[in-house]
Amino acid sequence: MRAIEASKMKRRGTAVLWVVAAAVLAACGAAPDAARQNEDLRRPNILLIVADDMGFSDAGAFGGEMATPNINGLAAEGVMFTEFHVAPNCGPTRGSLLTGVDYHRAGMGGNPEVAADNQKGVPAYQGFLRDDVVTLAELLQEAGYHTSMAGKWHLGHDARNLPGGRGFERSFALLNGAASHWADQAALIPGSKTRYTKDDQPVDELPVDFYSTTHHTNQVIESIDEFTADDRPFFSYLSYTAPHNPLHAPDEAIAKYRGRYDGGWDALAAERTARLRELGLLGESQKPHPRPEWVLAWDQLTTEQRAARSRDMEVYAGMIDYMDQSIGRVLQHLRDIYQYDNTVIVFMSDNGPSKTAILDYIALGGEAAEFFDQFDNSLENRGRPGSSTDIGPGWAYASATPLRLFKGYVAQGGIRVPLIVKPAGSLGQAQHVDTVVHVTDLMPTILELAGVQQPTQWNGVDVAPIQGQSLVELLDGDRDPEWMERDLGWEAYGMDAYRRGPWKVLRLPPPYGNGDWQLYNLDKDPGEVQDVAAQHPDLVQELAAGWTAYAESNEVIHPETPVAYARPVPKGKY
Ligand SMILES: [Ca+2]
Repeated sequence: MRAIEASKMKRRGTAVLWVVAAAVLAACGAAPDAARQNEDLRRPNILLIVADDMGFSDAGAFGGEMATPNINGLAAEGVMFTEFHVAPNCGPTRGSLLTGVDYHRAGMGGNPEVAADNQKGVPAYQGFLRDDVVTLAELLQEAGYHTSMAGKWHLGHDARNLPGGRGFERSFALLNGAASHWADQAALIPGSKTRYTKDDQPVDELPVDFYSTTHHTNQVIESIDEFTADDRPFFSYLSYTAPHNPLHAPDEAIAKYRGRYDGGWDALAAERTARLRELGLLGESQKPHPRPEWVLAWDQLTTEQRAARSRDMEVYAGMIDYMDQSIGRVLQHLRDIYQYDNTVIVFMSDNGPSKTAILDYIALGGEAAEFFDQFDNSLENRGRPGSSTDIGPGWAYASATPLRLFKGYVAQGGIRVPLIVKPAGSLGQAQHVDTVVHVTDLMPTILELAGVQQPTQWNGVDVAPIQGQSLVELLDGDRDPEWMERDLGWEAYGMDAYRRGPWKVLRLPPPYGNGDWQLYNLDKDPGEVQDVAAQHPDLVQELAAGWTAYAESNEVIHPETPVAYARPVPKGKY
């Protein structure tokens, strides 16, 4: 506790200094360079690392079997948030992450590619950031930070909504939701074109030895080196595209896991459940969510199917392992240039693991059969250039253990993911925080650590005030902030959820739910196994009313026809 108290006092003291400095600067009318330089010596750098579609229990610190020593190391030096919540999809989570507001309010309520007719043209579902939000990068840049990003963007394609238009001084961005991780730029979705930009200019060709994770890591390291030419702090957003499908990884990374998953997804889920209990992340009386009945049991697969599926999980593990090694490369670089201790490092996943099979992308575009003919998905080639594979719902079930369902769903498996925050300096010992926190909390946290306030206007437009809460009190060791009493709401593809304290209602169509509100006490039942709606009809009504208010204030509109993840799956397919 002494270490926490000391760091708390240090940070609080520093925060006071910033406020005084800001007041002095405001009184002078302009920021004198000398004053800003003095301030910059104290302001922390920010490194925000986001994994794409990584499940709750994939990382070692969260119960996984994959080698993630660097992610585990951050958890050992910082705060591991075990009840972190996001939107169930990539773009929506990124919208909230960079604006501090609900994803509908940010314009990122869903993918425009799959919007229903009645959602088209509606600001909440436009699929790019609205004009009346301001990003974390814009505010930090305005406050004198250097800013860079590399990796997945997914927040718009027009000049205003490319990284440079949204506050990033340096960027290398994949504008799409996903694409091949290799130089070939093969599309994931039939009919879509892969688009990369560097500093907002189109990149037509990638280096022949391009691999996404390596390249994005290099880009961020280069930008940090460029920024150290002066004393200004930096904000770097390392937005990995791993382990999103198509599954691609370097051969050596895949080889480390050869044979590791031959026991299948049911065995893996059981193994992870046991480790989660050992780590204290799942109580003895808490049950993991069982494999959905529409997902095949491992022993129902043919020998050939098992061989292929084992390889897919080896590639997925290789992607995460290699991403962790790459994170290690950035951390070592920060140590080498004496910036590690003065850098706040955030690691998170943007949503739960993906159940989506490559063939399911047929529903999203073009001539599927011809499109898939271009890939070589032989056992030898899976994970290499020219292949296009996925983990499917079986492995996604194991990856989300002990939670229910996956990416795309407002069940806990879609919206509860890992978050680690290593403050500047070190807490000296690992801290687990089980306070329910939300992706909108990260922007106010980072702004507070940087001594920056959100203005009421940006570019002459009134901006949506941040809805999240700063987590600085929690980082400082306070476990009972007043705002803990708040409610949280979700909507995705017409599927809804609302949470108050331990109670959560959610409404999913069959076979994912029962089409009506289901109620769970997540303190007792984090896996959403026991629906207690029938025992508490009044509570269901109260929470449903809470959801309606959430939906109205965030401009939620349900699709008039089932879209994307809300569509039923044919039984026996998986
Ligand atoms: Ca994602």
